[in-house]
Amino acid sequence: NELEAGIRRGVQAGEFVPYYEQQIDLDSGRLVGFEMLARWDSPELGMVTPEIFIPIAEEIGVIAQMSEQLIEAAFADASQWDPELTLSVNISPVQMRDPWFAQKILKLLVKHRFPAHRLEIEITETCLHENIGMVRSMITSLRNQGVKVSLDDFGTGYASLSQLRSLPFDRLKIDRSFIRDLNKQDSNDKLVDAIISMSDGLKLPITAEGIENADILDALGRWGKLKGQGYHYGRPEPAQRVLERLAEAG
Ligand code: G
Ligand code: G
Ligand code: MN
Ligand code: NA
Repeated sequence: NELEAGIRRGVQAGEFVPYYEQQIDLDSGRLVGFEMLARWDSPELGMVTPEIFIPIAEEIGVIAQMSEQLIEAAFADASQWDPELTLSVNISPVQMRDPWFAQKILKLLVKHRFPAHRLEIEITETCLHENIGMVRSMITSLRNQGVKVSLDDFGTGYASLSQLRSLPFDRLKIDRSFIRDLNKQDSNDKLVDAIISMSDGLKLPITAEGIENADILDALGRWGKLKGQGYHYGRPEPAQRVLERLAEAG
């Protein structure tokens, strides 16, 4: 079909570009890094969202190649930022099935002389119903290289408490569906509170996703020690805009 052909061509032509979303330390309000979010700059369709092209790229077997191109572009971009700022990238469960994935990341880090400790790999709960032994050794290899690994979209999928205990994640990202409803529904607030105290117990730092406005940010204030991201801080934006933002901030 046409969309598939367009995506294949787009990978060859390098039409997939990174956008960046700010990540903030909520206690200090300081920028601490960016999450890279892929966009397809298609000559025919304009800017296409990943919800459309990621599932197709997985299906037709080009996700790994696409992701490597995006990560290389992101390393080049992030090399121009303050070296304190981290870079988070989303990884598909399909890539997690590749036994050489950690090796491939290491090769890209070396090629771009990008410090491993600045890189955070985000995997979703969907990865966790794959071969769990393989997932564990993948996470371990990445962490041995100095790369951080976080569990994305937490609360929406299949992560069990025993997996949380036994997999060495560096961070847990609470899905935006829980954050959006803060101060709206008491049962939701209690659930978020339970997730946060559980994570404290496991010594797992937390990022709150989907902070859309000042009220939600305010509601998160009762917990402390969180990182956060969301439209309240700005929409994902292209590399050039990030550079302008960093220059303005001094
Ligand atoms: O940017 P946006 O909010 O539209 O992203 C939608 C979804 O696409 C999110 O779940 C995000 O994690 C995913 N996504 C964005 N960029 C990438 C990428 O480079 N690789 C993978 N596998 N998923 C991505
Ligand atoms: O699944 P993942 O967490 O990687 O999803 C990131 C996606 O969430 C991106 O597509 C981004 O555009 C979107 N996003 C980021 N902040 C917000 C927000 O505050 N509200 C909503 N609705 N979506 C957001
Ligand atoms: Mn993510
Ligand atoms: Na998420």
